[in-house]
Amino acid sequence: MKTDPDCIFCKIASHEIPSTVIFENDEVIAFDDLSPQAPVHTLVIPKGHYDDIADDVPAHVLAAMTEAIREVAKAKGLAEGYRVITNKGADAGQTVMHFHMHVLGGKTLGEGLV
Ligand code: IU
Repeated sequence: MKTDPDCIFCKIASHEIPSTVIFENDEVIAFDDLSPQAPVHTLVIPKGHYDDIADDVPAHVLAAMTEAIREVAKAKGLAEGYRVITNKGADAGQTVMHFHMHVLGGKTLGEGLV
């Protein structure tokens, strides 16, 4: 598994930097965002380092992230729904260059996507 010693999310994935972990397995970890934009705002990341969704992420890693999203929804009681967002690159405002999916919920979210 490729990791980047200078990447803050790699350090969260290895527990070198502590986080509030919601779900974890060999491939992925889900932890609460430090700056939540909704009552529930959890990030799902692969433990391996990929810059973003376009960085040749293997299918089994994407599947593990999808499973982790379902586990976050269960753990956070998001039976009424939630939104999943990933930012890729400057136009989307990506600030951490380690692929991550935002899981947002816990309230009625705005109708717009942008
Ligand atoms: P973005 O999609 O790259 O814009 O999102 C990065 C997110 O990572 C953003 O919501 C930050 O609040 C969050 N985050 C974090 O939870 N913990 C950190 O140590 C850092 C960023 I740096």
